[in-house]
Amino acid sequence: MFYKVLIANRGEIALRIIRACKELGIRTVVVHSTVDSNALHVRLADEKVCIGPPEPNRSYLNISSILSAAEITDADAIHPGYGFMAENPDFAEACEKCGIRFIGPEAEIIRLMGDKLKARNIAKSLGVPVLPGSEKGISDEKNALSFANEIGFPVIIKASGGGGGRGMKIVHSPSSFSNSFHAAKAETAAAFNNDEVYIEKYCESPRHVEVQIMADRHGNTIHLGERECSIQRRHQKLLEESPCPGLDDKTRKELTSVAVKLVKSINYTNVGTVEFLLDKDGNFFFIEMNTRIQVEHPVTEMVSGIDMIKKQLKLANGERLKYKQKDIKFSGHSIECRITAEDPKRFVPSPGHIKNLHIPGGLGVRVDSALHNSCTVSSYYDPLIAKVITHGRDREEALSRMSRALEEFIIEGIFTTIPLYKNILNDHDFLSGRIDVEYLSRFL
Ligand code: MV4
Repeated sequence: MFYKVLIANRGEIALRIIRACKELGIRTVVVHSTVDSNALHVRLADEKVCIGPPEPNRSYLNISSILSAAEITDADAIHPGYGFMAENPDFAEACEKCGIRFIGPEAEIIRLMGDKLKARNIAKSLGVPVLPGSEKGISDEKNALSFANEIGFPVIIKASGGGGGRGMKIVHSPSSFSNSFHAAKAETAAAFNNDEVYIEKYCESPRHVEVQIMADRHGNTIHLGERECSIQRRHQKLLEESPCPGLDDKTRKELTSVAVKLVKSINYTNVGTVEFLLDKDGNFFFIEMNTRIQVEHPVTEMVSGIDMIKKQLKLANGERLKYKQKDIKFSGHSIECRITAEDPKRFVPSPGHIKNLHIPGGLGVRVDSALHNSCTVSSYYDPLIAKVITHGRDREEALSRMSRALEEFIIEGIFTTIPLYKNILNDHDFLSGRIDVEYLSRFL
């Protein structure tokens, strides 16, 4: 196993990785910015290296500072967590060039799946369902409009280099096509190295369902079931659960088996997620693949009993998967609420000093957080401050534990989204599983 792992992240996920390393007897190094000097993950790591000022570009996103910290501390692997360096193929490549193992898939696989059009074409060639769409990037407006007319409106214009909803434009009719097409092009050119866009038939009010995958370096690939992630705002997920409520066993089997088939075909390694849209009629369509550990991985851990961060470390170290698919047993239901430091009505960031804190506990309640008494939530980073995860024998029990846990949670000194979750947990549509990607804007 690795002797020492450097964690190129902060907050709750840095702490989550420290916990997995400690259980495996691996030493830990964290890199941090000047505002994070007193953060919990910095205190709990074996070693720390300050790599720069608060601005992410000058610390958590600075490849050479992170690699220098790994070299001076003799770390033999780097865990990128999610966000920051997690899906940067240049970073993964730079690690391997320095003789440091990147804990994730190969740089070439990250690059390939980062191209959403290529990923779509691979899925299509394997017979994985995709929405009708263009096989090539379209740069000319006339060709783009005639293609849109061919597949029929509404359509969605997507950036090949995008993903996670960045650089997308929905177009409802031919009359607004021109404006949207040029806006999509301009945004894509400004945001990504790659200005290519492609067109898909727009699927209305779908659910977002994703499949968790694990693969070793010896050709073994399994799935850990699915997660329902439709409750989101501006492509930021708020609440996730596993299993997906109301999904029938036949669809679940198809969804998980096409996800395994897709990742096997590209010789994927480590953990990853295959995202699908599920339409009103129960049809599913591949949209993209994420090559990192995700924020919502705990709901899968709670229903599968598998520590996915420990698995990432073992898989990156070349170990074989010890289980076959039939050995994976799912138990009960799990839900996660992402608590952010934002005002719960308008989502304005609410950084500041936490004066009083009580973290909930008890049977079936897990809180992944780097909060501690008298800590400060910085305005420089993502506002996620805690993930409350509950588990129960069924959805009802997981939900009642969630309501109970949120009632117990005390955070004084800043605004948080806890009141919003308490309201969602009383909403009839949510309770009866009537959710899709437009749920939250209807609810608000
Ligand atoms: C779509 C779609 C409808 N039709 N593609 C958003 C994030 C990115 N992963 C793809 N996304 C979508 N692609 C077609 N052809 C609707 C969305 C979408 C969405 C998907 C998942 C979760 C939330 C969403 C919110 C708005 C739009």
